[in-house]
Amino acid sequence: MPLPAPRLLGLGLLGLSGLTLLHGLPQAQTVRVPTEHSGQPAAGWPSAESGRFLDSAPAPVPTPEAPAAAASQAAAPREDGPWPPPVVEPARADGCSTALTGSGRTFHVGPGQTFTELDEVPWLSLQAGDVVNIHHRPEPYRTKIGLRAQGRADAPVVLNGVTDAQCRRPVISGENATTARDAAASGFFSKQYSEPYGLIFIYKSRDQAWGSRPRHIRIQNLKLTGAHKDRRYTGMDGQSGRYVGGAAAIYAIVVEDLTVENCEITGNGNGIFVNSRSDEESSRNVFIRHNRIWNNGNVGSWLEHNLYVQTARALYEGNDIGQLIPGARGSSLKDRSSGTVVRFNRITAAARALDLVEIEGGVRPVREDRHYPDAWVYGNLILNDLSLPGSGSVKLIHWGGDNDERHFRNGTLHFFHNTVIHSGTQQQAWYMALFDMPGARQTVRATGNLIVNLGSTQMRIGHQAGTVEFAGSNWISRDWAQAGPDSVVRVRTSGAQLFEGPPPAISTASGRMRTPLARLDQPAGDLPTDSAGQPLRLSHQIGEERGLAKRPVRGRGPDLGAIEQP
Ligand SMILES: [Ca+2]
Repeated sequence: MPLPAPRLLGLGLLGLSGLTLLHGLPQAQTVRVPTEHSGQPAAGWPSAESGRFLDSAPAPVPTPEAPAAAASQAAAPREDGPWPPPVVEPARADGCSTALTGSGRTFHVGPGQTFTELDEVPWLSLQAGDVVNIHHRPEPYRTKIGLRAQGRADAPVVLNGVTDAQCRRPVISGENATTARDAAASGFFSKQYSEPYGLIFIYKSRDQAWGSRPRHIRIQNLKLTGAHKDRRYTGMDGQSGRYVGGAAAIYAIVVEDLTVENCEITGNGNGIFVNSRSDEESSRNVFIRHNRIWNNGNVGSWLEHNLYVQTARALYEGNDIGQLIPGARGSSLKDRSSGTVVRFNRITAAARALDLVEIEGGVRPVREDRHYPDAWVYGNLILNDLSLPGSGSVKLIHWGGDNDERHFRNGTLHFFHNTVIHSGTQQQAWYMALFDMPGARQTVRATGNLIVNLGSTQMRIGHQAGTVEFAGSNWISRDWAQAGPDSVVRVRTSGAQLFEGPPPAISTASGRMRTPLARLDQPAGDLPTDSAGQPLRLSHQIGEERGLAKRPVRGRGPDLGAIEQP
């Protein structure tokens, strides 16, 4: 992999390390006096990142219709209400699910049901309001599904898993799966360009007009696995095929209003992949809620991720997002969207915890969205543990861009009320950096966070470039550094309070402390506003073991970090 050119952006040295004054605070905390820091420019650093998006996802051959008629469908995202939208709680806290009745047709698949196997369902004929109930059985279903359905907001098309008495989700496995009968009969797939790409593959069919797209689809309460290049399937021609490296459990070429909820997605190349590959075929409104997504990826490859989404408006809420398989080098969550919202998730870092970069190809409906330059990351527990099987990260959160500077997200990552826990020794990594930004036009604004370094690795605030602006109150383990000698990073703390101290005893699993730090019960400062100008709320927090809970308020107000401490 070629090394990127050194980035010498000429910001110069803005100041030396800030003064740290001891104020005799309890628990040996110190308060950092507002000042401004800068790293120093020097040699470049080999990027752990990321490869060409399209390398992993060659586009299926487009149908030849003229795109003119489709242009009107490629408008900027509609505004359905304030963004970010309100939190949606899980349907049930225990993860169990039952059969649903559609406003359209209702299908039942499973032992003793109308259909025994998934390949009997008329997937390509599903209409608004149709529900397919997939009942749990001990062995996985093994059908590759093509979806082109167009639901409505009030009548989505639903693929609904029905769990067993122990709340186990039905499994659909791509391993040795067979392409569904209707897809095979109609030639829905391209043998080369789409059939090897997904277990549930979402796109228009060849006889639909260029620019038409599936919409209002919900996939819920299922375990999806086996769409991986080490696995084979039987294609629509009856021949055995092998998945490509970029294969995904859910692979959408273009989709609008896709919701994936309460699924477990593991053992695939990408977990969920959503594309926006042209102005006419641009996705929008992707909601990923309450899922467990872990151990996807390919050994030795940085091209596949648990989540890889590019769309106008993406929201990730209440998920447990894990590492990739050991040896894989992709990210826990990679996103090339506009208005990205990542909130109330438990995220265990792979090579990166969050990789929020530019839309590939500068696709206009995404790039011209007014919230393209914004991302909101709040209420997350982000764990970076270098001792875990999937290793961990030395550049935890990537913001702004990685390939094409013309389309970088030049704006602000609003990073607030997160709990970040790093655990690792200097033998494992000499340093790690919290925020990695490519240039001077990216900013992270950090408010109300709890940032804990449990190991001997040096914790750096920034890497490469950009500005990290602390606002309000934050707590951070002492002995942090602003940036490495090979970076040009501004760290601003003017007007902010940084509470510092030795690392507290904190559970890496839950983010809870046995003895909360007094300084956590602290007004954090003003929180960012939504698109309607209303301050965002800390309505929820991650549950002690899993899921989402309403966030209580104790003491003076919300504690710093993602969790109200006991
Ligand atoms: Ca409190």
